[in-house]
Order: sequence, then C-alpha cells, then structure tokens
Amino acid sequence: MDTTHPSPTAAGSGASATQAFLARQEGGAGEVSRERVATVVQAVLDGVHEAIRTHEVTYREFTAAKQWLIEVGESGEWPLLLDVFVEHEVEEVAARKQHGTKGSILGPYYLPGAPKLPSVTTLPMREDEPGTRFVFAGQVRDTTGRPVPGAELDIWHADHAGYYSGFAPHIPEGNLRGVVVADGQGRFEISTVQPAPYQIPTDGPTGKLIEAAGWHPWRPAHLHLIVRAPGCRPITTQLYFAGGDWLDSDVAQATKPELVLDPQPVSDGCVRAEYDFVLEPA
Ligand code: MBD
Ligand code: FE
Repeated sequence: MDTTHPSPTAAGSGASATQAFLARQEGGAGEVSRERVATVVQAVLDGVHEAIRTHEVTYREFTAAKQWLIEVGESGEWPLLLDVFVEHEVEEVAARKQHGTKGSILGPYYLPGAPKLPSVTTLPMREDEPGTRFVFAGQVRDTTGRPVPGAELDIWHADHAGYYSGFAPHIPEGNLRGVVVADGQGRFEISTVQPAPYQIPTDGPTGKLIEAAGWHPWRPAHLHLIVRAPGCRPITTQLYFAGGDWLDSDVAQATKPELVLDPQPVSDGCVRAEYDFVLEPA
C-alpha cells in the first residue's frame, strides 16, 4: 500500500461535496406522503431507541453525539458521511428491480457538465499527470445484445494519489473527468491513468468517527461512471481493480464482484482493461 502521499483534507473534499450536492438541485422531498414519512422516520427512530436501550447509552455519549452531528453539518460533510455509510443500502434496494450492468453508489464527488469527448479519447489531465497509463475500452449494448450507438459514458475518478478534481485544491478543474460519446457501434476507448485507493479525510468529523471506532478510512481504487443513452435507464456504477487494496473491505461497502476490472500490461508500462455495459429500457 502506498501511504507516502499526504492525506486529503476535509476542507478540500468532504465540505465541497455539500456545494456540489446543492448545485445539482436534488433536494426537496415535497412529494413524499405523510404516511411514508411517518413509517420510515418511525422505523429509523425505533432503531436509534433500540441501540440506546441495548447498549445503555449514557448522557455523556448522547451529548458527544449531538456535538459530532453539529460538526458534520458545519463542516459540510453530510454528503460524504451519508454516501459512505448509507447510500450502498439505498442502491441495493433500487437494484432489486434493475437489469443490465450492476449499479453502485454515486458518491459525493460527481460534477455534472464535464466536456463531451469522442469515442476514442484521452481524459483531460495535467501535462505531467503521474500514474500508470491505463486504457479502458468496451462496448455499450442493450439487454437484447444490440449495440447502443452514441451512448454516453460520464466518467470521473481520483488521480494516482487518490484526489478528485473539484474536491482537492491542488488539482486543476475538470481533471480526469469527461463525457465520452461512444461510436455508432456503442464502442469506446478511454486513455487515462490508474486511480489510487481513496482515503476518507481524517481531519473532519467523518474521519474522526472512523478513527474513534477503530475502522479504516479506505475505499479501493475505482472508476465512477454514469452510462446513459436515449430510451435506456441510466446506470450509475463503479469499476474496481482486481487484487487492489481494500477491495474486500471498502469502507463504503460499494463493491460487487461483477464490477472488477483486471487490467493487463500492454506496452511500456501501460495497462488495458475491457468492460462492456448492458443498458435496460427506460
Ligand atoms: C469516494 O470517492 C466515493 O466514491 C464515495 C462513495 C465516498 C467517498 C469518496
Ligand atoms: Fe469515488
């Protein structure tokens, strides 16, 4: 494991995720019925009460929890915390009714509006972008096996040190992000660099909780993708790397065996992996 690079700061990542979330305008649950609110919120409260009874939670602990929750909000880490510890369960429930390529969680670091790129392309990167050159190629098909021409692969990933552009001050805007438009046969070939595992920032409340509980703060190296095409249900997913650190102990519990790439060496230190996506009708 490479631990030589500096740890990302909470201010640089977790906090900016609140801005990104609010900018996407996903907020507002106005259409949820009273009955639904009462049922789900009561179930959540029942779980909290049960934990308090079972573990005889003290006033000291209750006060510490309040203090910590205030810090989560003030530091802007609600998206980070919820995506790390809760989103995987929401995704698995949604996946019960889905066909095609397996989904995974969106996470806190998606930025819409990345530039469109041709089907054979290199992701925007620094002139001296460090890391192993990595070519990711494949085809997008529908559930009947037909190619999906012009499918879009909205892709974003961390750099070789685990930092995301837009969420780490030293990375240029738009780095390692793009919307790749597949060709008439749904094919694509994306050149980039291999991402490193991601470490939850240790200096914010999410990191402090992880440390206080003695858990580890790591996600395995991954690519994020939203694959979309007209008439198809978009797939939000992630792809991982065979043999990589933390693959079997993702802090966000978002890995699936079907979502693991196995890049092979091709030429002068470059690796290549193929993956085909299957979209179901919308
Ligand atoms: C990430 O990069 C990520 O993908 C998730 C789900 C949570 C925190 C950081
Ligand atoms: Fe991520």
